[in-house]
Amino acid sequence: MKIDSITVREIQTPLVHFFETSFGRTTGRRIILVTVNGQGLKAWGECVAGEHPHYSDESVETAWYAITRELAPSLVGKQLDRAADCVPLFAGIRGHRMAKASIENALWVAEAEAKQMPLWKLLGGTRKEIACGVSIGIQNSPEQLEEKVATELDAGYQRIKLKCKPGWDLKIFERIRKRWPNITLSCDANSAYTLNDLNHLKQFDQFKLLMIEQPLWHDDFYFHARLQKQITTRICLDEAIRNARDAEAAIDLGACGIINVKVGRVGGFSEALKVHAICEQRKIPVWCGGMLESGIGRAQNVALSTLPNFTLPGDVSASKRYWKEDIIEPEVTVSKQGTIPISDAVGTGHKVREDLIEKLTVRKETIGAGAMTA
Ligand code: OSB
Ligand code: MG
Repeated sequence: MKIDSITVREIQTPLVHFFETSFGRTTGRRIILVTVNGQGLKAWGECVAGEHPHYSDESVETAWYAITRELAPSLVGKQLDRAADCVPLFAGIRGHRMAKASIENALWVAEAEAKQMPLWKLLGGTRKEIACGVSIGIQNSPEQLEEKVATELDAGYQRIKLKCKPGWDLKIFERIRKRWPNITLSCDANSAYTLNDLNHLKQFDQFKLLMIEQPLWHDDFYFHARLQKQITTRICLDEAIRNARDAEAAIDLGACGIINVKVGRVGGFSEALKVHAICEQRKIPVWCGGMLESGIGRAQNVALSTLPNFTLPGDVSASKRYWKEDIIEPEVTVSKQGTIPISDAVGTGHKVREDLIEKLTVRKETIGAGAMTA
């Protein structure tokens, strides 16, 4: 496929309900979307970078820079046989993995469409349905949290993940476990603790959590290994796993028993497939994480979740938990059993609502043939 141009845009849209983690509260999203255009094809990708560099060192502004100044110019005019062929072209650019993923993933959609096959099959997926969990943010009160958990269990979700931090952890787990002793429950600290909290973290074990996600520093797996030796709950690494080498090193060290795969965090589908493969080889289960994506990224997460080692429910939940109106059609919906059925439609199986995207767009730039900045 010959790439004629790449259009980058930023949309802004409010969340249905605020989302709070140990690093702060979000009430709306600024999302960069890209389209890769060439030979009559137009494929969409989403950049998962947040407004601020709180989750990782990327942000909307750094991604905008990386895509418009470095990544898109290196691709425009090139002929690629496969989506993965962009990886060596991006290799000279350090970091900026979320920015890279937005383009690479759009190319995978383009490849699937060119080959008239579903994206999930192109990725090597095997599942005909995927299991869904939810990530529930820190709320204004424990009562409000309890209400949210009840709503999501009622909706059918198979696993509840609670965001936690010092002051919003043991008492919260106790309350939720008291009302629901047998649900699959996990927590995500987004790096809110240090090894000084060892005795505190040991107390998490009594709540029989499926896992504790990224309790320590965002860039660490060495000290997570020390922690894992002292607690029985499996550690799941999220932030710290930037690529397949990290996954292998973390597993070798005994830093985790589970890995969260986020395709943006590792730089695109090619690397996500490698992380999946090494984890499968080492018998470390994985699940697909979320970054409050719009439908474009969400549908791609659904496709990735069909790979065989995605054996735990992912943070792949319904559009309506996040958006009043999603930018894809049909929206992502979850069954009463907490699953998403996988269709055999070409590409992601969802249509992009360009009219709605146009209304939400606050800036737009095209790199390449006939480029115009609107
Ligand atoms: O750590 O998994 C995380 C959202 C933004 C940044 C980091 C994380 C999250 C989530 C939300 O947990 C998952 C979702 O999209 O539902
Ligand atoms: Mg996480």
